[in-house]
Amino acid sequence: MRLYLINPSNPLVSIVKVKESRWNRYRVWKPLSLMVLAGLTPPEWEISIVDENLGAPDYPTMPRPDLVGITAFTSQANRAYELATHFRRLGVPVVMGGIHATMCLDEVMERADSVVTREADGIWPQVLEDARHGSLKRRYDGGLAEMNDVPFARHDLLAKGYAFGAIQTTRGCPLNCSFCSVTAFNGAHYRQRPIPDVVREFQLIREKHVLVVDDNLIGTRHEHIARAKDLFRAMAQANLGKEWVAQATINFADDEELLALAAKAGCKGVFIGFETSAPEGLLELGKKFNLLKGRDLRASVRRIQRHNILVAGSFIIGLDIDEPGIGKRIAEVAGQYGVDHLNVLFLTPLPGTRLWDQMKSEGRIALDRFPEDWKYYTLTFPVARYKHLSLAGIIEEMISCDRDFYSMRRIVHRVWSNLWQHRKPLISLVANLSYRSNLRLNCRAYADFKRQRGNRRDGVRGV
Ligand code: B12
Ligand code: SF4
Repeated sequence: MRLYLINPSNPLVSIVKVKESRWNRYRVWKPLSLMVLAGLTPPEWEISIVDENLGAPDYPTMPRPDLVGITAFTSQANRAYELATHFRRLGVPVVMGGIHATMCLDEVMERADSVVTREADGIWPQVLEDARHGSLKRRYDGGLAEMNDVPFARHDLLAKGYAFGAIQTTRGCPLNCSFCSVTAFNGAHYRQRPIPDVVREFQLIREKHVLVVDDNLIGTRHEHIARAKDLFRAMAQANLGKEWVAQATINFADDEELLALAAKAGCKGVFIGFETSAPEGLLELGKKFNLLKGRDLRASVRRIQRHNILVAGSFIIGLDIDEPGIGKRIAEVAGQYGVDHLNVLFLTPLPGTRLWDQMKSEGRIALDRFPEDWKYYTLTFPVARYKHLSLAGIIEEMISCDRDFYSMRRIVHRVWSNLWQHRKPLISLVANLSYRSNLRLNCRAYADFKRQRGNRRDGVRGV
């Protein structure tokens, strides 16, 4: 039995095309979902994982599969449907799963033979068994997996050529921010894989550099932090020789022992969602956790950096409180916090989130010709109607923010302070130049976006 597991091409990667800027090699990440599914697949299936982000293959020249499984984030939905149509025309059954299939079930049911909602760990062997007997059901629901059942991902199945390997150690997030799908999809309960499983799986990863995909590697409560410390101790003891980056909340900075253990275990960078510097903005986004009174964010960032861990800060533009000038304001605040990199995204109503429900009820979803418009749901385009910012205005704010933060003057300043603080100035320089080199590509993408929206006759112009 032959199984193809496909990650459809990702418009974001194609916008900041690898060919156009070689730094973008570091932005093509492994599709871990498919590697996990492969880990759940019994040996009678011959598995090929196709990651279209490395280039779409010539499917007609490939051997005919018995089953095709397709994953998709919302922004990949259109390409996923093209692939489903291609294989279904050949009479090959197609199963779709992942975040988009879960959040837009009816849309996906119309385009695939079978849909698996939520986490597939507990249900995938059953799906394969049914496919083998020609009795696939229209819908399966995996619910939330027991973390003991999460298999080792098949790190051996993907081609070489990725800059980073990938691993997951926890699922779920209790914070339930209004714009984020994680709590709706993976639940509010923070679930942790057994530490020996994580250490063993790290050893199976070929790459020296690894992305830990957890939404929050350290968690928010005392017992989560204790577990993170145990994990880091076990990783250091296993002498993995890996360098890794992860996502965490700002409480990462609150515990010197945690930071020291993370660094010893190989942590080189952390991605932190600040979202906005305004307390009323945090309330709007439902991210009250960041509202801790008396926190000095500059000191927090500096404490993390002292352990030779880079800090990438993420902010959102387009909140109801955001007014003209917000772009420069974010660049300034990120500079004050002292983050090494800045990633700013447009506030985007992703399906299944509280923000989606709110904006839909207020008639503020401007790009709503689905499924075609899903391609703009990369958080890199303004798809909604923003309270104080027009379409052209919000794009200008984004451009001015990036230009300001990634100006040569500021880059030199950051690299110089890295040198001064005995951190790695070269990594900082390379990463900053990589962001900077994409500014030109981003501007081109915005110009195309504005042109396409301007050509439409559905009333979205000028919002
Ligand atoms: C790692 C990650 C990335 C990596 C992607 C790596 C990759 N190629 O997969 C990078 C950094 C590139 C990335 C980019 C983006 N991401 Co992202 N990312 C994640 C993150 C943190 C973890 C994903 C992961 O690997 N999970 C581990 C695997 C094992 O879990 P899983 O993917 O859910 O898979 C399980 C099930 O879903 C199911 N399943 C999945 N696929 C399939 C397929 C079949 C056939 C079946 C049966 C089952 C099945 O089975 C798996 C095992 O249980 C998630 C948050 C999250 N918790 O999921 C956000 C998340 C998926 N990203 C999100 C977004 C918005 C983006 C971006 C659009 C935003 C941006 N500008 O950064 C881009 C665009 C990417 C694109 N493809 O277009 C949103 C997606 C929401 C949505 N509706 O699409 C999420 C949910 C975060 C959020 N805040 O809401 N991302
Ligand atoms: S944005 Fe981060 S903290 Fe907020 S719900 Fe999503 S994963 Fe949790």
